[in-house]
Amino acid sequence: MKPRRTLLTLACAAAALSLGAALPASAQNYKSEYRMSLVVGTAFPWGKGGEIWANKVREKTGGRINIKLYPGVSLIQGDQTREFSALRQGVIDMAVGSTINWSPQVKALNLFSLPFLMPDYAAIDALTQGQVGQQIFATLDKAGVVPLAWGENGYRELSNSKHVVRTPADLKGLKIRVVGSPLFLDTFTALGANPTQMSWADAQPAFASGAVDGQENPMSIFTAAKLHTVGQKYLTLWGYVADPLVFVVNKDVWNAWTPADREAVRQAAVEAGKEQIAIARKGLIEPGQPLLKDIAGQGVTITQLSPAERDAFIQATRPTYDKWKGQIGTDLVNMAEKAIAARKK
Ligand code: X2X
Repeated sequence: MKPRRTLLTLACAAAALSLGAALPASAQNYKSEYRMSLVVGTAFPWGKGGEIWANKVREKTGGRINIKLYPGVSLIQGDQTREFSALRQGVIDMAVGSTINWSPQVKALNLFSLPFLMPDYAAIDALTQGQVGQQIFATLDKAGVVPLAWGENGYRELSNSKHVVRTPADLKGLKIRVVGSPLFLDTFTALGANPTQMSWADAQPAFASGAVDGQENPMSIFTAAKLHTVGQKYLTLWGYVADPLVFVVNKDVWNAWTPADREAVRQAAVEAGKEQIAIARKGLIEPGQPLLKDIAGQGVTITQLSPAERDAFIQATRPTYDKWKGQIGTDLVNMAEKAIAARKK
């Protein structure tokens, strides 16, 4: 490089520096766009929650924080179990993520995937809105992200293309797609099924081709992804686990914002989380559960289990529950069990 050029470059750098120093703190270090990761888009309650959050943030920060949605976990090529690491590393700025997808990195998040821990919505709320939720947020914070609010994917019900499932024996030999943690492999193995782990992106073509027989996902995912069109004709309502969603921000991104903007982003997340949970439960908590009527109307056979039938699934997965209780942390699981027993129904 010629000396003249070097001088010019130096002069430019100095000018840029003094300009930076002259900017108000609120505009320094801000990116022109923040990348929000989501597994599914705005046709799903989950993606809708991300959109609501982004809109509220834009409003509350006067456009200083501008968020773009990346559904399909496209920032990490669809590999949803890498989302948490990517968040920590700053490949992703913020996310509304499922506890299931982050559980390979954060053991405590397997709590929500313990089979038959949470019998009803009040039980989910007792965990996320109470001491357990606070403890999990402290764990997430220690793991390197800033957790702000809870959302909900929902109760994960079982579907398959082969036949009605009413007993664990009916699952024998069925190839079931699962995601995330090895806990899911253990649960479905205990039930006599043949579980196989794959991403949501890979799962849908696998249903269509018949490479796998079944899966488990919330009803809102089932309908928005139109799983009845890829052979998923038999649905069993067993409510064995539910995955909450967590609204989080990367730590460096968070630290670069002014305290007032951080508060605005937190408030937006809390409001969006509440709205998102209401959308996720829509059609499932009203009398007659209209969402289930829609699904039945699409030619899906829906099986409701009697308490005794459900109990057979609980018994079959009890050893898995006990094994994972230790791995998740006996104290945390005990705290969760107590909170659920004391819940207001
Ligand atoms: O992959 C799934 O099953 C989904 C969409 O529910 C999650 O991301 C956990």
